[in-house]
Amino acid sequence: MANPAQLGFQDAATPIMEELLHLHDHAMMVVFLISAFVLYTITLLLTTPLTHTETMNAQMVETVWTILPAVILILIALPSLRILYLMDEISTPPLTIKAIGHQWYWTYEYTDYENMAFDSYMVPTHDLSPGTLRLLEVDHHTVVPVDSPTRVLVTAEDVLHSWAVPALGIKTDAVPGRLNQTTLTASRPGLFFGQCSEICGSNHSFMPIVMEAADLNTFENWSATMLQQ
Ligand SMILES: [Cu+2]
Repeated sequence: MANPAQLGFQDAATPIMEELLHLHDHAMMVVFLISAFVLYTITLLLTTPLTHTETMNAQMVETVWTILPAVILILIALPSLRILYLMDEISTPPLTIKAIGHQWYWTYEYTDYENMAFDSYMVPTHDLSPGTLRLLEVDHHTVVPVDSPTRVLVTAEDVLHSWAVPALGIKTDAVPGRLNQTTLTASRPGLFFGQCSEICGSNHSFMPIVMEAADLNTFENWSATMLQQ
C-alpha cells in the first residue's frame, strides 16, 4: 500500500505494472526535457535584446519545430501502444475470478470451483484488530496464487463501480450488464490494497479491495476452507 504523503507509485507487483512504471518514467523524462528547454528559451527571450526584427519567415527552423514534436509524440506513443496490447493479452489462464460490484461491497466468485463465492465487506473502524488498516481492511481477502496468470471478470449488479488495485496495475470498470475482462500475474507474495474507483454512492469510499498473493499451497488450503463454508 501507499505510505502517508507518498508522491510516486506503489511498487509494482505484476510485470504489467512494471512496464507501466517504465512508461511513466520515460514520459516524465520527455516532459522534463521539454519544460527545461521552454524555460531556458523564455529566459533568453526576456534577457536578450531583440535582433532580426524584420525577419518574415525562416524555413529551416519551422521545418525542425514541426517535425521534432511529431517525432517526440511517436516516441511516447509506440511504447504506450505496446503496453496497451500487452495488457489485452489474456490467453488461457488457469484461474478465473469474477468480481461483482455492489453498493457497497464486492462479491467474488471463483468460477473454476463449484459453489465458491463470498462477499468482501470493509471492516468498520471499531472492529479493527491492531495492526490492520483503517478503511482498507476487508473481512474476506481475495487470494490468488503467485506467478500464475489469473483472469478477472469485472461487473456490477446495481450502479457503475470500478475494480482498481494500483500495485497490480489494474483499473477496470464494473458496468451492470457487461462483463469486462482483465488479467494479473502476481510476481511476489503480499497484500495489495485497492478501492472502488467510480463515484458509486454514499459509501463509495468504504468498499475496499484486498488482494492476497500467496504461494500455491497456501492458496489450495485457503480454497479448501472456503469450499467448506
Ligand atoms: Cu463502487
